[in-house]
Amino acid sequence: MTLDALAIDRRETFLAQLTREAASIALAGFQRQAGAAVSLKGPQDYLTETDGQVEEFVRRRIADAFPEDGFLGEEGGGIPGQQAWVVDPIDGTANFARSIPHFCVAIAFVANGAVQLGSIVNPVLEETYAARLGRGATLNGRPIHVSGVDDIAASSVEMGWSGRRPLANYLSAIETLYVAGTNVRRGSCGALGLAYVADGRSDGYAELHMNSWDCLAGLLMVREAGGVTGPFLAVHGLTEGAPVLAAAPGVATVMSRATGIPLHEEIDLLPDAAYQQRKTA
Ligand code: LIP
Repeated sequence: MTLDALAIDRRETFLAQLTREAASIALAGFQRQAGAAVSLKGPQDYLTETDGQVEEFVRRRIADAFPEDGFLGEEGGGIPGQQAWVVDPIDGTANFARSIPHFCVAIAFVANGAVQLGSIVNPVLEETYAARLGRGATLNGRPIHVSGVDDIAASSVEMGWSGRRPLANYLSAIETLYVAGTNVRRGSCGALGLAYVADGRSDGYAELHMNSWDCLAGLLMVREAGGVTGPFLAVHGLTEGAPVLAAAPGVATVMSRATGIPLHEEIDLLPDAAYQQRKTA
């Protein structure tokens, strides 16, 4: 089913309200969590009560408002189909669990083969990023743009770590970036790492494997803010995850070479949608 602009308008308005509500649940959880014991799902993989609470709230609100849409969440999974909401209830859970106020709620809406809407909110700083395909990206309602940095010696990028890929590949990419002259950071919240590329606080973000809930909203934001990205949806669709690269144009080639992640000029389409587009072209 193809969604028209009006149907996407309705979801955009809904998403703005949903983001505010989800952020206030996340903030209350963060304040309660301070100093409390933390539990792990696996090595370095934190779980807090708030992840489940936020995801369940978001899932119910979406099911009430748009029962025809699919859902995929970090905690509860789901069967997304071709038209779906993709939700990370708390991205940066390790920070959240240690009372570091660098975490967010990230929500993306996928339809017509591409990410149509993205929203990322840091509840502590009250910073809300929003993007819509073809209509730009904003921070608290103001348009944002990627940085104009093209001198590598002045650049600062972030390289996220994923335990799902060999450590040697991660270390080698970081080494190549340092040798090229960048400053490399790691903030442990991939979605905010991407949002910071979109608003020019950072010049690039890469990670050798990310899940769709961590990165879809941020990838849309970076492209809508004038940045370049690698392919994501086009690689394995929604459920397998893939490498992530997003950067200001001035540092994109250096980051692509260092990480081995290709740059992608076209719109990032789900594999089925790309096939349909070729068939009808
Ligand atoms: C994590 C990110 C982290 C990134 C990992 C993972 P979680 O998500 O925030 O920065 O490197 O790939 O996605 O577990 O905090 O939702």
